[in-house]
Amino acid sequence: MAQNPRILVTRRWPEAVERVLAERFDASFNVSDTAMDAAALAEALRSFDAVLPTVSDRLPASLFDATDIRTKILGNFGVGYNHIDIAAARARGIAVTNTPGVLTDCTADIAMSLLLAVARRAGEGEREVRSGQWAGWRPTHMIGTKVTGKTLGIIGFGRIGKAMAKRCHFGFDMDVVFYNRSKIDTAEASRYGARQMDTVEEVLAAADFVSLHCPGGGENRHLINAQRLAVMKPQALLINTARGDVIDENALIEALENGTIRGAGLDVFEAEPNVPERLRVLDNVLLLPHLGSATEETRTAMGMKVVENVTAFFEGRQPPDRVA
Ligand code: 8YV
Repeated sequence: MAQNPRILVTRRWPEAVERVLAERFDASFNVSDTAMDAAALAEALRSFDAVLPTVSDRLPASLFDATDIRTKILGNFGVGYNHIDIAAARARGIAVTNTPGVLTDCTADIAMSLLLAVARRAGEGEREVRSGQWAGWRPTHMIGTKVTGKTLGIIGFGRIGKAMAKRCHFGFDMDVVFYNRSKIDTAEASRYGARQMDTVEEVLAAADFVSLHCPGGGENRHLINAQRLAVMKPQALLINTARGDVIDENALIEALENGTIRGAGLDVFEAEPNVPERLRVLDNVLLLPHLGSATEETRTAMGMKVVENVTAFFEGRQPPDRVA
């Protein structure tokens, strides 16, 4: 490996991973754990051989315009990388890696948690008990909608979409239909108890629950817009653990306010960490602060994947998870 590459870790990572990074590299850590702004990121690109960003770092094309960039690799902590302008990084000869595979189950678990919680009104119930407002059991109290046996519609049948299908079909006897850009082998889909449909609209029209598992950014921005929300059943629930920009958030708020759909469970938002007040006041939504991969096991595994990618790069090998 080249002598001690200088690397910057933009947020605090699990201790075990920071320890390995400190052993292998000339590593700088963001001890205050505050999100870095554009000026700080531009400075980082000038000063470090590798920058290891997360979803809280915005790396648009303009940051790659500078003439004095030292960074040769962005080792992203996370599978999604729509916060990085990949084309601009590639044009500057900067490698980009991500962390697929290790967060599949935990992200599907959070999607399942949202689906169950929003269907059974767990957020509302919890708020009622905590506020001392619970007046006692009664047959008509806080009635939700049944999950078992319903139809799940998945948008994006990659690793996480498949893991969600598996949970819903084999755990909750659900009929699973999905939309995916490319054709999935029928036998492969049926291993997850799922059936591919030709259009997003067909899936939206068929589903009692819609769960988004496609990448954010690019052509998926506002994939779920006012027109498509109107195609969903009025009793349907929308679950998003993918990226906030896959949904037109204003259109969703209107649909939730007007009863176009029954409710939503959201782990991601268009302008994180800002969640619009109009969304926060609604009772028919369950809101989580981007917890998809937030388990000890997974966050450590994600960090170790970045270590593998960056180590391979500086040893002159192909990083296993190179996306640019
Ligand atoms: C990460 C995620 O925690 O990996 C992803 O794409 O959405 C999250 O699970 C986050 O992106 C870290 O950068």
